Amino acid sequence: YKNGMHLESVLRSSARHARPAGLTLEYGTAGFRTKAEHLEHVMYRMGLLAVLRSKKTKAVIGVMVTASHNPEEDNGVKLVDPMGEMLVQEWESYATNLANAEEHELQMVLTNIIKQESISMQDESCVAIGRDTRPSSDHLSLAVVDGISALESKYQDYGLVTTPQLHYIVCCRNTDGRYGEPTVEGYYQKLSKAFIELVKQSPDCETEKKCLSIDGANGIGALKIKEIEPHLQSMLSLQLFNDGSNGRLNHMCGADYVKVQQKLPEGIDVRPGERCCSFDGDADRIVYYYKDSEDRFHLLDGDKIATLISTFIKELLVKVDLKLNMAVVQTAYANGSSTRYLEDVMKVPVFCAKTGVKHLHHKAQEFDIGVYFEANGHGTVLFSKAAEEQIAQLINAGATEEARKAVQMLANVISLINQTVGDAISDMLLIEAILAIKSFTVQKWNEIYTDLPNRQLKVKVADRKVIDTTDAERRTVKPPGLQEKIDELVKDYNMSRAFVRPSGTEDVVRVYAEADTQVSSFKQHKDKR
Ligand code: G16
Repeated sequence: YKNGMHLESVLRSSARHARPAGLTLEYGTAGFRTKAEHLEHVMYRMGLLAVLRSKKTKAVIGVMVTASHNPEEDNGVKLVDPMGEMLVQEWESYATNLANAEEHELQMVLTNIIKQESISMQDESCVAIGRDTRPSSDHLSLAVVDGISALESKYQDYGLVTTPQLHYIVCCRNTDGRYGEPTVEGYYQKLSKAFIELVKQSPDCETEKKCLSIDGANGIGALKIKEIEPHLQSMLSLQLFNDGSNGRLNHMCGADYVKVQQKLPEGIDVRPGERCCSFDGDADRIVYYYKDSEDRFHLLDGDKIATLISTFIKELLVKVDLKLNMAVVQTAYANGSSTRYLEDVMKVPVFCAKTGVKHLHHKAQEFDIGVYFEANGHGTVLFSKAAEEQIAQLINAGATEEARKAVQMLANVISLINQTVGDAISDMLLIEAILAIKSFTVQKWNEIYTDLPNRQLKVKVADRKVIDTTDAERRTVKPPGLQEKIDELVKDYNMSRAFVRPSGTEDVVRVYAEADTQVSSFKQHKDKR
């Protein structure tokens, strides 16, 4: 670098990935997202940034080309830090500055990052790349490779993988395999082994084959479900819909569609009472649902998943007599009923973080066991090192057969859950195992508490940035008067809550409201009269 050779080649290659004039983008809730045709320069520059981050951390850094739940014509990029977490927030501004730099400013912006972070360009670096199934992803991942190559760094392209698989691989590579074998096959083996061990503990393991219908959102999750299924040794029978053979990615299907629309996805056959789930476009989110005999739709979202998993873990801890502190982290979108159930009935502390798993993940790290889920189905469970060690020490040391079984189950939960990030496949297997062990039907799971009626809308506005929020996005501070209006509308209803916030992945404002009734007060007044 000292003789400027790298920078020359950076600038030369950059000209092949020109930034569209006047386009300004921001590193949002989960990286950059916009129409795929506007992203080539961003991909190239994120290739550069990943190399700098790798040199700085002396670790493998991940670059995932995906726009997750967004429509097929969009794309995006998420950067993965050494332990498999999202890119540290202090580097998000570097990412934004790089993405928006004019061609002639690129050298200066890069030099500033190198100086500010005291990066030694002679240090080794390596980047792990993955991509989803969008038509634009292949081409855009080549632009990432171009950026990496311009800085003469090593890289490994893992091709088509789910986002959580790339997070897993990055973590494995940086822990010398302690987290697992750093391959997709290693991921399948680790998860399926833990899943099979868990399901063996279910009372009806021998007799009943579990059956689950999966909506693959026509994305990468569908491909990967086909790959993991043979590893599950028929312990779970899966029926896959929206596998990408016909439909468009996330179009009238997928976890986001099902959660927001509160209805079945298209392209799936559902018999009454049957358990179904939907993945999103990069398989880091999952929601469950079923339809009852009267054709009513019932959704089991991230809040219901968090409740099921934390109840199960808490029961195991009691059996093992382990005093570990456990908390649940949610966002403003969490249904009020779920928060009340967790706090009042389960006596588990609940915290509210800003939208975006990066925020929830950090909060969850503060506890021995941190369960975090966004209502949209994005979440996982984190075990502190101390908690993992305590559990490992108790294996085979339990006083009773029940305690020995419980500690073994805790160890298998640790292996099954992808602690690097929310993971639809890993979450699905854990949920299926818990339902089997507890002999729970999806209906019984749903009855743990009743959701307050709620609605979420997207509103297109000229400039979503005029809205500014506080209190983990539960109140607005700008524009003036907006919060007062919301308060005025909400006060006429019981158990009511509403908020608005600008999305960090789409050019929209999100609106959420819940109350104990769906009937408007206007109609109530009229009916009374
Ligand atoms: C991403 C984030 C999630 C977030 C979602 C929506 O999900 O990873 O944490 O909830 O965007 O964010 P926003 O409301 O800001 O648009 P995904 O699955 O699309 O990567």
